[in-house]
Amino acid sequence: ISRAQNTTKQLFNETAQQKSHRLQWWTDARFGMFIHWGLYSEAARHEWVKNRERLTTQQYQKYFDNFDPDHFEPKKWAKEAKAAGMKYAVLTTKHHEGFCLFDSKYTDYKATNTPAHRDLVREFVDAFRAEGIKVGFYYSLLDWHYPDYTIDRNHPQRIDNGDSLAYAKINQGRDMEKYRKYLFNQVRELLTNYGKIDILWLDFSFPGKNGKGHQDWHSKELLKMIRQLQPEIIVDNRLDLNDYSDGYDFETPEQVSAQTLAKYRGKVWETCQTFSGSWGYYRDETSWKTNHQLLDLLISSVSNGGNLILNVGPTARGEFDYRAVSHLDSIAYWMHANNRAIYGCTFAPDSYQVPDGTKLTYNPTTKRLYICLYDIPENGKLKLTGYTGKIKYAQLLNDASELTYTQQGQDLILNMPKVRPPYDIPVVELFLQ
Ligand code: FHN
Repeated sequence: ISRAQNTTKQLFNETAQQKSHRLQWWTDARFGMFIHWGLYSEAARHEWVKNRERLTTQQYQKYFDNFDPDHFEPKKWAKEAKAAGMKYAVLTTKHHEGFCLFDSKYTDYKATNTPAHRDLVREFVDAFRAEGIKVGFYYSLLDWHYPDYTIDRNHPQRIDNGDSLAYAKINQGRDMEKYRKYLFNQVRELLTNYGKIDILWLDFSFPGKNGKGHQDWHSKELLKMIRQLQPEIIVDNRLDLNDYSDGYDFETPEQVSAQTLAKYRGKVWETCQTFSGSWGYYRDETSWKTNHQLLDLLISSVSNGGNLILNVGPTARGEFDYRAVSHLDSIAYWMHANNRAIYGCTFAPDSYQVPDGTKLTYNPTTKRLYICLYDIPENGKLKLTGYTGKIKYAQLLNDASELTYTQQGQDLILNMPKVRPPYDIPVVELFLQ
């Protein structure tokens, strides 16, 4: 990422070393929590419900009037994130619906004006910081409530046939300059009023896809303001800026399969994933990922040099859904015993052949290699081709029990435990020469 580092230096007077240092905690962390929470949680049928059902702002008002998260206990959220081994958490401060979870002085469409009467963002940052978890803000560039925001193909009031004259007509009087000023003012509030913010997750305007970066968001000016307000902040790539050279920090492959993550190796990236098919709470959603799929996403992210941010969609009463809690508990159980294979790790050097039925992670600081055992060979012997002379000790990570091995020429034969460790994917820790 030298090109990015160099150009960021030009834009923000940041050297490659400074950029690497700025991102170090984040790349070491590897695992975060995404939290999608808003009025859509009240509708409980996807965060795009206003769009999918083409609801007008008037039709959507009932969710504002009824939003009363009486069970909201951010300290409980933070403890659940910490137990699961999540080192950072990113909360939607405003999603596409335009509803602000923070006490913005630029709008009345905010949580403090609902029956909640609370600055939910303030409580989120306080609770998660108290648990030592870094805090991030998601902020939607799209806004389906703001009266000057342009009605486009992603808007609830979109025109199906794309009639440009009809669009011109319904957008008469809508002043995007007013919206841009609102956007800048709110981002400034978020980065000024809540202390040190570690991550800004802007959404959505993918690089070079919407063509909105230059017209609607004034992305480069926005990014400059962001970095002036919070010099250490880490920013995603969804400002429709086309390359690291524009000064964003990481790519955001979304809902991609674990198998496709190999193509991001060598880049700076975080895959964002849901438990189910929805980011916002969706009561009747039935397609949920399994615990194994979620664990595979975490291991596959790290074994390809990236991060995983895993989303929870709290209910309108402010609680994590029982299914999300079950998954978080399963991840917590595995992470308690095996998080050394995650934190500070990345992809293994090519010189380490990947044994069949395993995935590797590698900690370049401690010089330890982790073999994640998706399968344990039936003969109880794991062949490590070409590992002779490369390791000095081997153990099972969860209980630090020694694993003996024998040498066969250039290969090592690792003796597997006879009693299967009580983990979906047990891990071998190799101490390298
Ligand atoms: O439209 C949003 C979606 O609701 C969700 O917030 C995801 C999270 O990455 N981002 C957009 C879709 O790419």
